[in-house]
Amino acid sequence: MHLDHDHSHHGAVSADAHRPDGTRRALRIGLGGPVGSGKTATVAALCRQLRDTLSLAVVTNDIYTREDAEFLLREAVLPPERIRAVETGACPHTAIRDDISANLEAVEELEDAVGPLDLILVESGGDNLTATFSRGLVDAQVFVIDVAGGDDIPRKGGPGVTTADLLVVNKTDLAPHVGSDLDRMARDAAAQRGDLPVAFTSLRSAAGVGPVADWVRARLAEWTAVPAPAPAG
Ligand SMILES: Nc1nc2c(ncn2[C@@H]2O[C@H](COP(=O)(O)OP(=O)(O)OP(=O)(O)O)[C@@H](O)[C@H]2O)c(=O)[nH]1
Ligand SMILES: [Mg+2]
Repeated sequence: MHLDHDHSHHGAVSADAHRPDGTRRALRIGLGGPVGSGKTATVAALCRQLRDTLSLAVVTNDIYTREDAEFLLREAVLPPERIRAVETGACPHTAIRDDISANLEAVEELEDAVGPLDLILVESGGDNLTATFSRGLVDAQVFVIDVAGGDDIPRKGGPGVTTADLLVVNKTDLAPHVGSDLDRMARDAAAQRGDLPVAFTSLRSAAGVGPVADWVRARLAEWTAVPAPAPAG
């Protein structure tokens, strides 16, 4: 029996196709960062870039509303059954770091309802520079800042800027208007992050999310390259 010929869903390069025992879950990538930096815009652009070749879903976290999920639904970046909203109440970072149960439930419900999935994007509620995801919730995390928040943010550091698997500096189109020095941001980010990657984006154009999409594809390639566990018995 050729278990490896199941390329059925959406003709996608499916994570599932590489693990015929069915044990592989979707790769989970978290997106965090300060309020308004462009997390939802990044999620929307990633969905548009990746949805034709990957099976994906999104979990959003808002404090008291479902605004981010509603934006994604309105923009129709994915079919509605692939988008779940978690209302975190209080501090958004709690729901992605300390008590991750509501988010884990959303992720698992999505896998049950529309899986098998290659990728789940989890957007954190906008928070401060210290908000990071629990490794129990996501496999990799992206921290999104923007040039309008001040070009000294990379220099100030904080766990998001320093340790995120990918740092995105968004809204580069605004740099001339707000007097942000992109070269300085790149130098400061490199000083804080060593070899960890940084992507500069402007989501004003559809192709702007390209470097982030490439990074996601590379993470997924690593994820699916992990050999399947030996069959039981
Ligand atoms: N000029 C410019 N505006 C952008 C860019 N990316 C996002 N925006 C705008 O910035 C605003 C905030 O973007 P969101 O994607 O909602 O930001 P967010 O990080 O999800 O915000 P919260 O979830 O509220 O923390 C929106 O009005 C976007 O249209 C960009 O690259 N350039
Ligand atoms: Mg948002």
